[in-house]
Amino acid sequence: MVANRLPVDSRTLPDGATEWVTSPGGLVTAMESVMRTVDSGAWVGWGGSPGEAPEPFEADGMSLYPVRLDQEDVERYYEGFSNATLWPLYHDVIVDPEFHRTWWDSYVTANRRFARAAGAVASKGGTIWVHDYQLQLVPRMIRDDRTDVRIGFFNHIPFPSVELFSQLPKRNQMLRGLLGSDLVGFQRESDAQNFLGAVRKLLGYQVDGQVISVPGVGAAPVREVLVQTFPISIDSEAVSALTEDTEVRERAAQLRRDLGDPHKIVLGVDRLDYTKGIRHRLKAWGELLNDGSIDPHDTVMIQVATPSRERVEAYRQLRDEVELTVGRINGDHAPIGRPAVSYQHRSFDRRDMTALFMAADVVLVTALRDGMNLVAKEYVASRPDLRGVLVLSEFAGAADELRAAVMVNPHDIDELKSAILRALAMPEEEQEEAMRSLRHQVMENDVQAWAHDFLQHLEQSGDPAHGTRPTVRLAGGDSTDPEALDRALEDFSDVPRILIASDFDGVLAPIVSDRDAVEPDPKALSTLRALSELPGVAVALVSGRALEDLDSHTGMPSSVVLVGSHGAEVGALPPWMQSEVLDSAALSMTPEKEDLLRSITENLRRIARAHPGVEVETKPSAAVLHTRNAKGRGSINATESALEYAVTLPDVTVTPGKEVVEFSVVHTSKGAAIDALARASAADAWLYLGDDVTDESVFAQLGDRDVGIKVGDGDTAAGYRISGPDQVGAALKRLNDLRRES
Ligand code: ADQ
Repeated sequence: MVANRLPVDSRTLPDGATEWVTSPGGLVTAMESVMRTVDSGAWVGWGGSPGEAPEPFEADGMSLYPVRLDQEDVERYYEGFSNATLWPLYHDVIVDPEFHRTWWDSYVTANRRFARAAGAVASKGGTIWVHDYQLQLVPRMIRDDRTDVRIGFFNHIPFPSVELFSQLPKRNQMLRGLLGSDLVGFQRESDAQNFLGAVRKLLGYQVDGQVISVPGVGAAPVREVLVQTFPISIDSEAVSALTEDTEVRERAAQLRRDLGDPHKIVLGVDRLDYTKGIRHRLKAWGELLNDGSIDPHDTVMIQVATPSRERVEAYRQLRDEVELTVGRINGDHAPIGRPAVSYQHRSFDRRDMTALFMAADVVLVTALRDGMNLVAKEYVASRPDLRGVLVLSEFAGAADELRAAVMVNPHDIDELKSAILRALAMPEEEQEEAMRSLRHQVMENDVQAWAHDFLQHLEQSGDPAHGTRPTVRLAGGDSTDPEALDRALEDFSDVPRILIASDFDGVLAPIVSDRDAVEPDPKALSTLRALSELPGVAVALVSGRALEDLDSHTGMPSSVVLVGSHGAEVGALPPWMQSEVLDSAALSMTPEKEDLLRSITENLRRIARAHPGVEVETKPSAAVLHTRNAKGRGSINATESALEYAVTLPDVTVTPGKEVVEFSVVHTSKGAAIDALARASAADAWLYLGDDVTDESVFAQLGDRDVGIKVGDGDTAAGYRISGPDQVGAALKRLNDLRRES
């Protein structure tokens, strides 16, 4: 589990020792009970105090891994970007979101810290569940390092409409961050639809129902991300059971006595947040008292407002306003010795909370926008006696399920006032009928069922055994014993007919920033040339570069086959190869594809003209937008225009990379090309050298006698690794010597 907060808060005792206490909040309430039911669960999160993170520790049967956040991180990542940018933006801009670039930088750094901690803790093939808007970049950050884990993300708050979401600077990074997941979960259908819409519109990825096809970098396989709703719930049984506790019952009765035995108690329980509609509620309440519809001698309102985000300006203002309003209402209406509104600005424990719910005749949930709202469900679970009325905002996620509540639009103060009066006057039989239906919903769908459902979908969506992801044979920096590689080369050189193929950039030549200035290793190239002249040996170079480009940089003889554009272009074949194998492959262009490519090229050129420095490269089966040399925001704007255009092209493989977007009309990969070449050359086994993710499509199909060599670091499906391009020449020379001996 990865969440901004650990389920406990650290507190320093007078003697300097640290004490851990359960921290409040919707997510913690929901997850605590779930974590206790798994065998070896770990929770990665912040302990709640800035500064050095304590060592990992056990609490309540969970392993907790604290993440460090410094004071500046707290101010920029947490209070800033999370709570003053994302929170208001995702809640329909009830207050204006603030954007600051330093906040974003800190958001990235903090997300990376959570991602690293999670990656270090998760076991091989494990499951990582990332929670909420503070950590939207974490799924992709984990995915970049760990291809073996399943990653799920659940957004506890709403996801805004694409029009609002588009305001977010770095919006596409945010979407890509989320799409590192196998499963993205939301509270309501509208949230899921908004997210799918944003992905379609802003990234141009193909969306089929609830499944997003995320193009791999280069020709890496497409990953599928499932988007689904999982309305969160509470530990219903535990809450309901508390109502049987004699002490809790006594507290509820005492509470009523303390308030002077009013006829009716109306309750609001919220974090003191502007999304919860507390001002609207108080306004309605004040007006009901003013116009005499409510008599403060027999009806009392309790407003519990948990302190929240008090260092964020909008929250300070809200607190002032709420307290001023409560003061006014009490000044105007409270009888001596008892409040008209009893205002509680502090936390209560579960038992007190349940006692409050048991005492309340009406609970007001008037959120202007809320992911779910657990208070609504807690109230229902606290009423096995089937008494009480829930007034519920249609803007809370809970409104989708709790249909039997008294629904309101909290923006309409008149409507809110009549809903309150209706709730206060509701006959017992009607209360029972509504509460029975609400309880059925809440008791049947508890938080355990929610978590189970999410994890089950996650298991199915990201199963590495069945998915598109190849197996990882060598992780990250695992190195290969040179003797093992030598033995593999010996065995391979004994195979009668072999294909030797290699990627170009990063393998035969070090990577350079100016693509045209690439300098291949002359020894490696001459060894490949020599190998291609031996009987029973086919040699090929396979690259993402266009064929012509590859040709001009390698100057290979006709005995070496050149394959460009990630497999989409194949050069002339030596006479002994069976060319029909390649012709029949899906690699070839058709007149329709030629037309499509022409129109794509024209459109990309139009985009390039509008953004100085942006260039369009044409390949025989693809057009590529290069934005590296664009001025100012040109790179971002051109990329976005291109991706928006991509939405209109369902049959084109669109691959965004680092400051490039490639539009390919031919669906192929290096893996498909090697497969075809091996058949065309009737090879009994092949050897392939590659360094980047596009080469993984080759390694993914290694047979028993084939040899895959990964050049450089990174998880790979290859069986062997050499450290860099400077080692390639020696390996090829060894192979040449062995083959000549055999
Ligand atoms: P929150 O915005 O925190 O959660 P909510 O769902 O209402 O909102 O959960 C609040 C929790 O805090 C409830 O369990 C409530 O009982 C508890 N609480 C409130 N005041 C308290 C007090 N004074 N003392 C002790 N406990 C108190 C976010 C989203 C929600 C979503 C949840 C879960 O904003 O929409 O429902 O996550 O996904």
